[in-house]
Amino acid sequence: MRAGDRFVIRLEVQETGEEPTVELPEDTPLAVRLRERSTGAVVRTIPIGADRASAEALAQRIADDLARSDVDAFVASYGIGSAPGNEVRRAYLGIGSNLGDRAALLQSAVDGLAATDGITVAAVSPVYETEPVGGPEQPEYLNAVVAIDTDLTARQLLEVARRLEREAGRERGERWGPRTLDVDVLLVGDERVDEPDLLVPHPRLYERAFVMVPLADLDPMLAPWVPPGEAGVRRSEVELVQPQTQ
Ligand code: X6L
Ligand code: MG
Ligand code: MG
Repeated sequence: MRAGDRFVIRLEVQETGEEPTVELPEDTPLAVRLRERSTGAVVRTIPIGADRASAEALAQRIADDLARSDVDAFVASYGIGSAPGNEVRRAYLGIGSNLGDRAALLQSAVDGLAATDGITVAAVSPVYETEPVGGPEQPEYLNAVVAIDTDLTARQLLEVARRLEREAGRERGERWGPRTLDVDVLLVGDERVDEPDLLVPHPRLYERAFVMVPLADLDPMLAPWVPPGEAGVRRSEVELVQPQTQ
C-alpha cells in the first residue's frame, strides 16, 4: 500500500486542529500533523510556531514522501508508531466501571490488555468502590490501576483503550456520565504527549483519589501524596486476576 493511501499530512492551527485561514492572527501557533486517512487519528504532531512558510514547506516535503513511499518504508523512516528504539516501558492505565457487571467488565479489560500484542500485564492493583466525581448523579464506580510493560507508544495505548471500551459496549453519552468501561492512559514511562486528544501524564491524575489510591498500591513513589476525596474510596471485595503472561 502507498503511504498516502494510509496517511494524510495537514497544516493545522495547533490548538484547534482547524485549517489556517487568511484572517488568522499572524502569531497563531501552527502544527504539521500526520493523520490516519480513514479515522483522522493523529499519528504525529510537529509543532512549528507561527512561521507559515516553513510549515507549508515541511508539509509539502512530507506530502512528497507520502506519494513516493510504500507504508512500511514511510513508517520506518519516520519512526511512526514505535517508541524510540522500541524499548519496553512501564505504563499505568486507570480502569473504571459503573454500569453492568462492573467486576466482570474490569476483568475483561485486564484480560484484553494481556491478550494485546506488545503488552504484558505486570501488576493489577486492588479494586476500590468509589463515589462518582463530576458529571450527573450516577452509580458508584469500581476503579483499579493496571501496570503494563509495553513497547507501544502512548498513542497506540490510547487506541487499545478505545478498542477495549468499544468491546465493553460503551456508549458515548453525556460528558462524565456513567459507563460500562473507562480505560485511561495515565503514564507511559517518562513520555510526554500534549495533543488535542491525548495528554500524558493524564492531566487530572494527581487530583483524583480514585486513581492515586490504587496507583500508590502499585508504586508508592508515583503517588507520594493522596488527594482529598480519599474518604470516597473504599477497598472492594472484588479481586482482579492477573492473567498469566503468554
Ligand atoms: C469539579 C468539576 C471537580 C469536575 C472535579 C472530576 C470531573 C473527575 C470529571 C470534576 C471532575 C472527572 C470516574 C468518576 C468520572 C471514575 C469515580 C472524571 C471523569 N470517572 N468518579 N468520574 N471514578 N469515582 O472512574 O474523572 S468522569
Ligand atoms: Mg476516566
Ligand atoms: Mg476516559
